[in-house]
Amino acid sequence: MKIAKADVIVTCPGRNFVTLKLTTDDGLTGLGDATLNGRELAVASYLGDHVVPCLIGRDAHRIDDTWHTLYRGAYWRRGPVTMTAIAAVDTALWDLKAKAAGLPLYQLLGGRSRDGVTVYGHANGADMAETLDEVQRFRDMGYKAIRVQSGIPGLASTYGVSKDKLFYEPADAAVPTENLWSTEAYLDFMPKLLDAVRVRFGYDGHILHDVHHRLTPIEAARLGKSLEPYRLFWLEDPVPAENQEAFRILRQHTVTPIAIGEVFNTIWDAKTLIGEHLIDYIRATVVHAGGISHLRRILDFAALHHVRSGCHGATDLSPVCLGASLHLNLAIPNFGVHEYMRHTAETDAVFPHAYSFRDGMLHPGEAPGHGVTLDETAAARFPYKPASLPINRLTDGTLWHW
Ligand code: EZ4
Ligand code: CO
Repeated sequence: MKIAKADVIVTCPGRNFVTLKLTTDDGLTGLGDATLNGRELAVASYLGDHVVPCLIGRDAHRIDDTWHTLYRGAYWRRGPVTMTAIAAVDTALWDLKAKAAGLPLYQLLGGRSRDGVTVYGHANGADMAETLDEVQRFRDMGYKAIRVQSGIPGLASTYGVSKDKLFYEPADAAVPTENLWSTEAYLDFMPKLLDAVRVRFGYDGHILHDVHHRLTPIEAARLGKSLEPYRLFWLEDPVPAENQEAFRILRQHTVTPIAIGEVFNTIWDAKTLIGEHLIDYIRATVVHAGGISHLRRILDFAALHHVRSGCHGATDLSPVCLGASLHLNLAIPNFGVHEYMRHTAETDAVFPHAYSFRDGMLHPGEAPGHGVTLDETAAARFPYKPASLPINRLTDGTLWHW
């Protein structure tokens, strides 16, 4: 099973996606997601210009050797562009190996460890009343875990609140748009919001919240402490994590569980966080953390430290990433929860898939491989459109973390 052909396919069915398609000399195809939101063409170039020429003629069964060839062979290790490109190759190779075996991917990863992959959806509204109604809607759809984000009194817009409630898309313009942020307004509002959620819905059902890296350690400590009565499943990305040691401060002050890692690209981003038990859930993904092979290593290390999976599953991760991630999360011993932001009908039409949502869970399906395909004729109808993530400023104009 030699790699005969490698194509990089860029398509924009509602948003941009980059996909690597590997074809073997015996006619099998495998797909890997290579989408890095707002930086899509950098990964497409990395793959097309630097990786594809090294793949042709290689034995498609040698997944780990190929991973290390790309990781060590570049000399320049790590980084989101490099690791997303490696992830695409790795995911496509696992897809091929499982198809060659005639098995759904989870069978090669150790088999099923649970009935399905419990997912959380995103309830969000412009204000508290609308947000509470959205929580009701997600409960009605069968979600057992719900992320709650809301507009904040005094701020025109904020992360996680969308016009179209079921489909959230922050990359909204070729040149970044600007948001305004007030930590004070946010910290005053959040306990009131969570209190209202528990008053209306009680304590059955998990509630999550994403801070999107906007606080300092001591501010995050205050937030975590103030939310303790509402028993969050997790508080996500409270602080930017380049400085992993900063999470020690947070940990000293609150027992609210902490999740982080959607922007991590290797184990080195999380070694201290996991090794010192500073977090509870690791959000690294197949597409941005080096594929199935590397994410599995991160999750095994996490298991030693009582850290469970909470993989990123935003709409900018393609159905190929989601499908592959479901197989991995079905198989691992230390599963926590999985994010699920629904893709639009256009995206689903371009990426036909075997996974399905039922009773608050996603099920990867029984198709050989990861079960996600690409309709190239449909993809060709949606050409690439430049789109960037917003930036964020404090009310005095200082550039802040978006
Ligand atoms: O803002 O994936 O938890 N989910 C998130 C996402 C991220 C986007 C950035 O591309 O924080 O919505
Ligand atoms: Co997030």
